[in-house]
Amino acid sequence: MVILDPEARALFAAEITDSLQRTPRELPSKYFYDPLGTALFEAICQLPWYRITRSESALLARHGADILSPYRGSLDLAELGCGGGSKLVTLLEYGEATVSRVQLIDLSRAALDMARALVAPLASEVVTLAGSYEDGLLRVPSHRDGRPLVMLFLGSNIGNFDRESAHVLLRRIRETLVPGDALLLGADLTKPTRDLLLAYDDPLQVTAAFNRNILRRINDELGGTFDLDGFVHRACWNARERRIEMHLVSTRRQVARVAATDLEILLESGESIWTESSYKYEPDEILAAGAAAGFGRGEQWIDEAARFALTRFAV
Ligand code: AVJ
Repeated sequence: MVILDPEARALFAAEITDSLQRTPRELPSKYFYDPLGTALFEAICQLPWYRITRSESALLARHGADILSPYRGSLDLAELGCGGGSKLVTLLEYGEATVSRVQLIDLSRAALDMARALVAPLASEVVTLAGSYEDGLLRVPSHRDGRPLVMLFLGSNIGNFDRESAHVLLRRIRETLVPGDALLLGADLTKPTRDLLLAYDDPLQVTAAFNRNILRRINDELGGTFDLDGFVHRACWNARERRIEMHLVSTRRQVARVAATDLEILLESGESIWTESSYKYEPDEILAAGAAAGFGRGEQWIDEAARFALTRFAV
């Protein structure tokens, strides 16, 4: 999203100003996805070393009918963070179900427009909600009329939440749903460290460009003075937390300013800005997280080669 809306721009400015002044310094990963960031993420999804998207799409194609089999009559679908909608289309194509209303939730209006166009031929009605997951969860119940709803939260987007926040979000999803509904959760699994490092620090440096683009975005939208050449991409595996971390490491002592909030920070040589965490899960841990959030039975479809899991939780 390019932030033109003054309110959203003020929130962007306030959030990055706050997070850049923490110790350690941080930037919120949700701000990666301006148009260039979205295009770079789509390129990441094509990299041989980043298997999440391909693995999940293959699971949806192979098991789509099975996944939607409890819904013989017509059902509704809602997707949190639908992006361009291609995974939803895969599920609609292979799901062998009659889908009435589809609710699409994403921060990016451009993504919603694209998703709407792809999904419209495959459902009776498409509703788009531009906003955060929380905005979407608040609004989903008002667009229902009696059919069961399957909520999709795919792509390992849950991985960006620390384990406690993930629990809170799963609870919020559970509270939004009613008996007879389901949650379909896509989560990346732990795997050998070298595979994880190649996925988040690829030899073509696409992920490095994706990471550094957040500084370019701050420069363009908020009057930042980050020198892109003064930062290098670093990905590391935090074994204790079981997460990949991405950082932007300052290669020298330097000052950066953000005009929108009069921010001025001094970065030491080697100091890093922590931009993203991607938590990895074990299959049983996903089942336990669903149960702890109040969901019923969980059924899993696992790609053992790529180490990725789809879990359908009953409500
Ligand atoms: C879209 C959040 C699932 O964490 O794997 C890809 C984003 N970051 N490469 C992930 C991402 C670096 C991705 N998610």
